[in-house]
Amino acid sequence: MKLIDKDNKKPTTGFATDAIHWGYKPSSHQGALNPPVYMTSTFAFESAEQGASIFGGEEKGYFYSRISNPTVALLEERIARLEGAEAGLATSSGMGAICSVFWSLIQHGDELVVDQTLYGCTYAFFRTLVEKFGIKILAVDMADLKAVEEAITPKTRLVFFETPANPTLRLVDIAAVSSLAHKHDALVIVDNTFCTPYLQRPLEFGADVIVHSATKYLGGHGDLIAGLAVGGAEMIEHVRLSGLKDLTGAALSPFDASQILRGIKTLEIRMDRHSQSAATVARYLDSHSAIEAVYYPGLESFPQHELAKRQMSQFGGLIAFEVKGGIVAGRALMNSLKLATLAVSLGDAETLIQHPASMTHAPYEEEVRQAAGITDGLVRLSIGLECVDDIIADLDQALTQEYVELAQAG
Ligand code: 7XF
Repeated sequence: MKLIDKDNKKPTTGFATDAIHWGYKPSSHQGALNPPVYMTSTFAFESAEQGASIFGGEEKGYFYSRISNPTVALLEERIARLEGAEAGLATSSGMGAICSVFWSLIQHGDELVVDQTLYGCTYAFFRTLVEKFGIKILAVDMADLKAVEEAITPKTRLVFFETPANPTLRLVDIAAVSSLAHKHDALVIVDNTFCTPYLQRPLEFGADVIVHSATKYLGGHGDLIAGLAVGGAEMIEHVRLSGLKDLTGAALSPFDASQILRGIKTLEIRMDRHSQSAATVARYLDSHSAIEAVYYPGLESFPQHELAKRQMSQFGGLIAFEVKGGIVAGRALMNSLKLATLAVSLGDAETLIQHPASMTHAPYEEEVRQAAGITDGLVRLSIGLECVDDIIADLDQALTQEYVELAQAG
């Protein structure tokens, strides 16, 4: 995949090259190959006058690591490059990124249109906006463009969705929804956690802001919690100086920024492997008699497979599926796996399995959850980097003949 400079002035370099080098020159850092970690909370001023002018915004410079820090800034520059954005912002969690963006952009009296299928705590955030602050929010099935068109009005200020959606993997057509939103000057915010910019670049389809849980594939090793946001330089500066500085305070540690920079260096090869293995496991599950349905955008039977091919370069490492026999059979399966770890989160080297209805999506009210397609029997699998034959062998030892008969009996 080639990245193209918006102004076409600089030579273009490939994704993996930018993921490893962009924004950093060893010669500016005593030759250090790996970017140094600026473990500091504050920065010394040369004079009282300089301190005042940095605080006043007349002079550029670091002054306090809640607002900016050189190690964190490198990560911000790199993710902006990879997403094709003007600027980036790092936060201490994915929820920190979502809250910093929304608290910065919403105004009293605004209306929001959001997808009905979202990560559980994102759903809970929007519900809190409605219940405590009287923000009007319409939640619609964003796979239904007619519903989106009806929901977006001149009063709509922000439109938000995940694609693929957590946990059902249902897709949203980024270009189509962005054009409907822009007719009414609404901003489109996309959660790109499941894809990362290596598989999908929402700004190229018309989105305005992207948020990430960097806890997942970007960090990639299950050892940190972090978030990122990218978009136009002016907007990101506003999110930094309002949302991050004053409203959430969700600043990322320089050490964790360094770990994410390390993770991003191998993003391309990891996402290739996650995608290849997930496609193999999805086909295995799809052909198994104990499995009722498999949701994976790369399967030809996936209802939005054509859309998946248009906006994703590969189909990612997540699979959702329903076992015959509902949640009882699903729990039996999860409890009998030996290699896959029963845990929430995703995008790690380890294969993880979890039950959305009782775990990641527990904040949903039951009827709302069912309407969003998050059934009691849905299981989510995050395919790791182990040998795919071992992942399949693990599923196979759990889905025994005995299990199949039990599942079929209900
Ligand atoms: O604050 P976090 O770094 O955990 O990120 C929140 C978040 C934001 N967007 C999406 C699409 C997410 O999936 C998440 C976190 N999801 C984890 C999961 O679904 O397993 C959280 C475990 S409870």
